[in-house]
Amino acid sequence: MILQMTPVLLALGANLGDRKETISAAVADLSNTPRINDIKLSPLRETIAYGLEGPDPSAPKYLNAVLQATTSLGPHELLNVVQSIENKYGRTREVRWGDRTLDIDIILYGGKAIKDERIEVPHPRAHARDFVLSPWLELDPQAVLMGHGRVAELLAKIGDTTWPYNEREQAEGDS
Ligand code: A4P
Ligand code: MG
Repeated sequence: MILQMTPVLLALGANLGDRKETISAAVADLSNTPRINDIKLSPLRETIAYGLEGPDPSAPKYLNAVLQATTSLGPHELLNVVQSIENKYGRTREVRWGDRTLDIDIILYGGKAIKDERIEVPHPRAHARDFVLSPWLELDPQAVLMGHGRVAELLAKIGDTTWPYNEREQAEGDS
């Protein structure tokens, strides 16, 4: 039987713990997951935490990235996989949009629009978030967000407050 492979876009974010290490480990776990293939990770970007009251420069900064892949998992199966990876890296859920060791959102699941009690794709807030659009544009300058248009234009409209992750500066800052 030939399984249908669906292109998906995931967004990863971390603002607690060793953010880079957690994201790398999560990407390795995804690439070791059966029925998830062809993974392409964007560059990492540093981003200001977006909380319930808007951007919060006093909260720990996020590292964000997006990842393209193909999968024969259904959308709920994929959500189960990403949630078990979030849990593995110590994700707790006390506050909505609160600080976290790892968040993995499904931004797109093929060309499908799905909305039920567990999942909504396209992700309803992706079009308004530079921390999703900016790494995505770096990965794919031609990217289009279903229902919203070209990522380059969406990002130009909201403005990009993110900046590239610099491992060396990070190490100097920590010492
Ligand atoms: N859920 C519904 N649709 C999806 C989807 N497409 N992908 C449900 C993943 N999950 C989806 O998510 C809550 C519930 O959403 C899940 O149980 C799932 O069934 P969660 O990860 O437990 O909680 P959350 O992430 O706090 O909620 P939410 O509303 O998904 O938050 P967002 O919109 O993802 O925002 N600031 C910066 N700079 N960088 C970030 O990455 N992330 C957030 C989270 C806030 N601020 C941020 C960042
Ligand atoms: Mg989430």
